Amino acid sequence: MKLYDSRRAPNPRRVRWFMAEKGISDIEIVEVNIFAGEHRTPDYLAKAGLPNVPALELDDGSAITESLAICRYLEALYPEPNLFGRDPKETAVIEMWTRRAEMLLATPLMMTVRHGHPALAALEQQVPEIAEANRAQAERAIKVFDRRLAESPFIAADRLTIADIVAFTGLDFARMVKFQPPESAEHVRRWADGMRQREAASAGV
Ligand SMILES: N[C@@H](CCC(=O)N[C@@H](CS)C(=O)NCC(=O)O)C(=O)O
Repeated sequence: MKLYDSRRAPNPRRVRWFMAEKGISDIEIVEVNIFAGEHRTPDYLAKAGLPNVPALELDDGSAITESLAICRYLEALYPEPNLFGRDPKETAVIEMWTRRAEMLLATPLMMTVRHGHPALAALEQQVPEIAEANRAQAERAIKVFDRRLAESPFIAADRLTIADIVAFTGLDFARMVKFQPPESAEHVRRWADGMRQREAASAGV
């Protein structure tokens, strides 16, 4: 298998982090320079279907895109450590928090960067108001996650799951626009410190 990756981009980093947690090292990494438009070439589009990274090319030549779909596929192939849930309830709770992490926090933060950082002007027709509205949404989401992390060591369970990877890679990407959880979000800050110290944190950056 080959993973089409783009270093420092947050969605591919989810997959790289996921692979690192599982100790997956037998997938070839292919760097795609999105700033040079390598994800828009006819070859790449024929493979991936969309001008996005990550994409996982399987040995039969087909490809899976969408970072979370790729992680689910890898979870089935490499079940340990479990990152998506072991029983119906746990799986549903992890899914719930993963969707919240993506919709309430990670996507707004990515939009804040895309519309607010000059480096991303190469990929986006930037609208400052979009950056501001998304930053405000992310600030509201931090409060939701702070309440959750006051009662739980990780976002969805008492161990790291895919929800933590989605939330943290979004949060870390937003350092580009100097987004930080405020001092008052002490539980998010404690969790973020722990995430930063994991060995997997260096994967894909
Ligand atoms: N929902 C997709 C999003 C993929 C995505 O937007 N990837 C970004 C990099 S983080 C990309 O390929 N951007 C290229 C562009 O904007 O032209 C996923 O989770 O994989």
